[in-house]
Amino acid sequence: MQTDPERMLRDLADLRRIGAVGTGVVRPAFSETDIAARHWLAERMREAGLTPGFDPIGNLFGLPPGEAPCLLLGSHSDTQPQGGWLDGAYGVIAALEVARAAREAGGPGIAVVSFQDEEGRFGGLTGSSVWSGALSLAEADAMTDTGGVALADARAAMADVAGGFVDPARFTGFVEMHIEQGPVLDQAGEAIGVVEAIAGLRQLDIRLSGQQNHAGTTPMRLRRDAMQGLIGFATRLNVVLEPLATPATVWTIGHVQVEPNAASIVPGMVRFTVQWRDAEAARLERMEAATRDTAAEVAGERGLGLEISDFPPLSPVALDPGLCAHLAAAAEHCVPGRWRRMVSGALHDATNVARLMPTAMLFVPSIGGISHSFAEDTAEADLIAGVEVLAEAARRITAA
Ligand code: HGY
Ligand code: MN
Ligand code: MN
Repeated sequence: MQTDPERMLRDLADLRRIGAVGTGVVRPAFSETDIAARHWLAERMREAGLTPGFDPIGNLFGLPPGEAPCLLLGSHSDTQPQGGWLDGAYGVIAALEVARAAREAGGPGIAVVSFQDEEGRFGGLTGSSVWSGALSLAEADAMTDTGGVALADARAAMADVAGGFVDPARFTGFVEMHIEQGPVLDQAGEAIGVVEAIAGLRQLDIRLSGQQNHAGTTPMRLRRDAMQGLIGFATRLNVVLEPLATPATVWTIGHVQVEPNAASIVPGMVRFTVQWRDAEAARLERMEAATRDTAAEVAGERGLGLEISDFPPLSPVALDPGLCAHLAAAAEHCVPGRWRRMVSGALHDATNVARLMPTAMLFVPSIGGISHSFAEDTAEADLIAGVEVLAEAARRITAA
């Protein structure tokens, strides 16, 4: 099985052009650019001898001939609102290149997938959550983006090409190649990460309601200022969560909406997300309880209304030791001594697929550890080494 690095790099560059903004890409789920990228990928799959098909939630599968269960490789091609050109895309193109190389070598048949809405325009890992049964299509359809667009309306743009769901029994296992999106491999000068576990994630959508008022005439002691509520909450949250956390625990207030968001008006409402991640489920639970308590305390002290809405929790997941052993052997074969076993702080569709079948992940370095940014990048030599390790791993897995 001989991969063609130049062909892989050409495909990566072509995919990058769909939704390109400066050095990054903008392809939120079901946007015009996302749909264009999916149709482009479907054509590449067809050229690779795979039969492409979209399922009702927009996942794109490319299936090899025949019915025999086969190895599935892939990731996602949708992006964050300001996405890096490799997050997800590299895993899909590397998978396509290995599937092509396998076909050119006379087999085995390898399937390729690009999951939908991994980046959470609507939910988060939405396409693989629906495909794996963690979320119903009806629940997903009711999800809205920050602009109030419902997923049901967004996916209508692909209704003409949507077929049925692929039966997970069609696959013997799943390997997702991805950029690390963190600093570990880059700082160590290593080429490959063999991912043994993926951290879990919990998120709350919180709304604080106060009283919109004049910024010049309203005395400070009479205000019910929603923004001051957020500031007080965020300050206290850091104090409360610190003792619950390990150095690998992270939490983020990443999305904030202020209304009416005007310089001379005391904010009447803020809506924001609190997201936290850790490899231990019990710690995530303790952090959620502390977060809810802190929000209730601050809202009570400041006379603010409080609404908290849930986000489907994503539990930490251990990946398949058998597949990890093949990935490790492939890494040692291709990049001896320049790889490590590690945990993923970022979430991936592998989290969902791991509930259905043996699943594992490979990482390549991110320059400077930067991701979810137009500045995201990986050295070409690492992109090439990654696809060679993925091909060697696929050869070992399918021969086992
Ligand atoms: O946020 C994540 O971990 C993933 O990159 N969507
Ligand atoms: Mn990703
Ligand atoms: Mn991402």
